[in-house]
Amino acid sequence: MKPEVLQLSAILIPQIRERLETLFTVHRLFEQSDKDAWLEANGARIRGVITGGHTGITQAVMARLPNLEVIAVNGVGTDAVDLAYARDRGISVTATIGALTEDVADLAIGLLIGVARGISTGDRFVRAGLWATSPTPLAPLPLARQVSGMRVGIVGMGRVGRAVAQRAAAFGCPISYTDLHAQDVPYSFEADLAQLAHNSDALILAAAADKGEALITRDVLKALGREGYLINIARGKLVDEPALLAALEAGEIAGAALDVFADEPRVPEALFAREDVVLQPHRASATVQTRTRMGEMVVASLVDVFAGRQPQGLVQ
Ligand code: 8YV
Repeated sequence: MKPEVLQLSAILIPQIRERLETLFTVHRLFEQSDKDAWLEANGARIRGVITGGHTGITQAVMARLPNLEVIAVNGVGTDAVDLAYARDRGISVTATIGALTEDVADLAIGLLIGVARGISTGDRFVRAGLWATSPTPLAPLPLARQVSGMRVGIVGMGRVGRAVAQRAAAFGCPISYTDLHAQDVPYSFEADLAQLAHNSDALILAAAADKGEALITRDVLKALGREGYLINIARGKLVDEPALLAALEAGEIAGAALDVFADEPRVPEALFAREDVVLQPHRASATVQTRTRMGEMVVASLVDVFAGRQPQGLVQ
């Protein structure tokens, strides 16, 4: 009999869906109208869970799955998984470590260029037909901010942080970073986040959010300063969003580019009308290539755990 697996978030790659259906009996909880009733009736048959980095799995849902052996996170962040409870129950947790590094770093640089050079603003301007009708056709929009050579501060020098640093270095950007400890990297370590912000023209968040703490406070934003940009491709909860809004409104920072938000998919509406922000719906890993690699890792980790082997990407 095929192992029964419960999916908590969608898999967008058809070949991965087919592979999952071939190997396992797959149930999609997000398609059930009465999730509680479904868990009550079927929870005991579930041996594996597939979830997204943002979706994770709560202790309450795990408690309804008494025979759960593995949670395969289709992502790298495990902050939304109750790891302590999973550990107590002896449930393996895997993540697609290494599969999405390049894409997330690519988007970080894309967002930085997007917000500093006003790419979305320019796009909206052209689409609205305003270029041809502008009274000053040669300089219809305010001049933007040069990206090459910007002082870049990276919060979190893990895989993604390093990949962002490599890319920024290619733009001639001096790079500093903060982390729990200095890392073996050729960039300048700054233990104090506010000091890092003060020394940076762009602060890029690439940290894990396991502690759930909003690192980016109004004080950090003030330290980043009127010419500074905040880029977030990590987790929304790392940023005190009301403080970010207040800082933008007061002109205390130059702009922000955000792929992630504290309460996705809800985004503070006050951001919508602002030209100094670029907004993305949590898409840093959303390419066909990366989502395929991630899906392959999810499949492999389920197969390995059910076969009693140690899976790649084992978090605990
Ligand atoms: C994914 C993520 O979009 O890796 C993570 O932790 O948040 C994202 O890359 C998400 O996991 C897709 O399910």
